[in-house]
Amino acid sequence: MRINDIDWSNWRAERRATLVFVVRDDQVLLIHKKRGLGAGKINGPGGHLKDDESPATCAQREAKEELGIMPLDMKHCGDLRFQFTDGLSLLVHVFRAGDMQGVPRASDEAIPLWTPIDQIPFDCMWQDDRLWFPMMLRGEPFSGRFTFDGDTLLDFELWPYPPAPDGSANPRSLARP
Ligand code: 8OG
Repeated sequence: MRINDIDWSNWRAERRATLVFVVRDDQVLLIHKKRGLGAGKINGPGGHLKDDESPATCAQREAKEELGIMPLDMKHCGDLRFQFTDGLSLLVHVFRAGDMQGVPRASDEAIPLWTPIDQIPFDCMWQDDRLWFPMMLRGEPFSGRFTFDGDTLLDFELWPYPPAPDGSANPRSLARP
């Protein structure tokens, strides 16, 4: 399934989720995720939106539940649209936080991992992460579309800014596999 096989102007996410990355002193707070979609991978705290919850509120709630911390100075920096071959469609709102309250502790959902930003373990992460992580770490906006078959990235488009309002393909995509 290629990006151009999908009618993105009529695409709707059946599920929405968030991610939040606290970046402090050249380190980023990652987690070893113990359950849910992507269990076993390294990721950031986050999870699915509850009814009527804003993305920012969801990101803070998930960080609290998973690590016992409250991200501060949060900035929405990206949106990721995923179409899976099994039919799942997912929109993930990505936040970068410049600070936090509390000390990260493990929970039954996650183990915290302070990681130097030049040692991010991309081989243990979702395959798209290495594409947009550098922009997130720099606090730059980005927007991406990805097709996946299970854990395998099939195709993608990534832009250094939000998508066109009509959802049309953009000629300035950065790269393709
Ligand atoms: O509620 P649950 O923990 O199952 O939510 C899934 C989490 O996984 C949510 O925070 C979004 C995140 N996630 C995906 N796909 C990808 C991806 O490709 N990369 C990263 N970094 N996170 C992802 O669902």
